[in-house]
Amino acid sequence: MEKEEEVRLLGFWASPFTCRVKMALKLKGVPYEYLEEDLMNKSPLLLELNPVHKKVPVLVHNGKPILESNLILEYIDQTWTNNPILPQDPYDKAMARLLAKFVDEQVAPAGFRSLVKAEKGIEVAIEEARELIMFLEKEVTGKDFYGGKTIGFLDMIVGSMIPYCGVRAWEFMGIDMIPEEKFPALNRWIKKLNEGEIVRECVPPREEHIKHLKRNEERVKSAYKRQT
Ligand SMILES: N[C@@H](CCC(=O)N[C@@H](CS)C(=O)NCC(=O)O)C(=O)O
Repeated sequence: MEKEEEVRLLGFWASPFTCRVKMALKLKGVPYEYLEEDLMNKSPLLLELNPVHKKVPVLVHNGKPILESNLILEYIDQTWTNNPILPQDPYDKAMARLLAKFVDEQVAPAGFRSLVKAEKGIEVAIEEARELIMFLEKEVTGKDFYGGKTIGFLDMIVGSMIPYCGVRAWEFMGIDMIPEEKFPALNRWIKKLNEGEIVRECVPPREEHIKHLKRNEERVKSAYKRQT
């Protein structure tokens, strides 16, 4: 990286989307300035850089804002080419992108529905979420990581969303969403993730995170009801 390069990340500590970008920057060894956002009182800088969605994360590279966590991961991978994040093979790359979309657009909302006690009842919501999570179980079966031998794109995406966000939220609701006997590969993968420095340093600290999720439970439920 050239000396004059400037890298800044606007994020929120408990955001899974911010967490995956931190993991990518850490894996690449990119130094950056981290700017924590108060999402209840967003900074003028965030509103200027992301005027449409007003969301974090935003990566700012030499003054240019890059939005959307998964696009940020791709940008990081193409800009700093050491320690590749995405698979090199075109088919594997397409599959990784497809699964990333699946995690954010299907698995995360299904997990969310199970937390807010969906209309059909909690048991149905849990089973629906598990059916989707089963695709992630199959994908990591027989592998160390989704990316193969080392942490890559999908490890960051599934990792930020499931073990370091969903599982913590399900836990305090008393839901064992991914029991070991039903999801052995996912549980083994989570143990491996926990051993990695990249992940450990970038995920929200567990106790504070659980307190934050609890505090936000009611607010999240009413926001969900307004959307449906
Ligand atoms: N699709 C976006 C989602 C980002 C997102 O939802 N960020 C949340 C924090 S976890 C946010 O900034 N929320 C503020 C708001 O909705 O006002 C991405 O992948 O970056």
